[in-house]
Amino acid sequence: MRFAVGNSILELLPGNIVLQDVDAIVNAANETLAPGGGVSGAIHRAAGPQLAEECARIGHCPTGEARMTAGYRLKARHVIHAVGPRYGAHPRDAELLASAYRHALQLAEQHGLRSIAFPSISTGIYGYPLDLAAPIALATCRDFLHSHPAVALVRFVLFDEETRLAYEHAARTIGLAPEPE
Ligand code: AR6
Repeated sequence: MRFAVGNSILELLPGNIVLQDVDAIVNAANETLAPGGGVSGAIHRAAGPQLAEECARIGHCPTGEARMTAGYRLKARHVIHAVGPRYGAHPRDAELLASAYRHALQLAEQHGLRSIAFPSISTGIYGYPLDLAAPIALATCRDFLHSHPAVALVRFVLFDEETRLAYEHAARTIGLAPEPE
C-alpha cells in the first residue's frame, strides 16, 4: 500500500527488513545498542560482527533518539539504530515513540539519504500495543515528509500479518489516501 505525501512516498510493505535495498534501514534498538532479539537480532546476523563493533564504539543512545552506523553486509548502506520506549502506559510513551521515529528521519535527512525503511518500533519485545503505536508511527512520518521533501521514500516493512493489518487500519484512521495499485 502506497500513499503520496507531497512529492514523497509513504509505503507499507509486508516482509523482512534485512533484505531492503534502501539508503538506510532502521533497527529497533535498546539504549546500550547491543544486539538483541527480534528485528535487532535479524539485522545484526545479516550485517555481520562489524555492526556490533561499531555500535559498541558508540556505546549508548537515550530512549527517543537514534544513532547511525554503516550497513556492512546488508544491501542497505546504513543502519539507523532508533530506541523506542518500553511500553508502560505512561503519557510520555507516545512522545518518546514519535521522537524515536523523528530522530531517525532527521539523521537520514542530515546525511542526504533519500530512502529509509522502518520496522514497527517498540511493538515486539517492548510491548507497545499495535493499535496505539501504528498511528503514532505513521503520523510522525507523514508530518516529517510534509516538511522535509528531500526524503523521497519512507517504507514500513511489516513482518507479520497482525502488524500489517494494524498499520493499514491506522493509515485509514489518520486519513492517508492510498494511491491506486
Ligand atoms: N523485519 C521486519 N520486522 C521484524 C523483523 C524483520 N526481520 N523481525 C521482527 N520484526 P522487536 P522492540 C518485527 O521486538 O519491541 C530488541 O532485542 C516484530 O514482529 O524487534 O522495539 C532490542 O535490542 C515487531 O513487529 O523490537 C531491544 O532490547 C517489530 O519488528 C528490544 O528488542 C519490533 O519488535 C526492542 O523491542
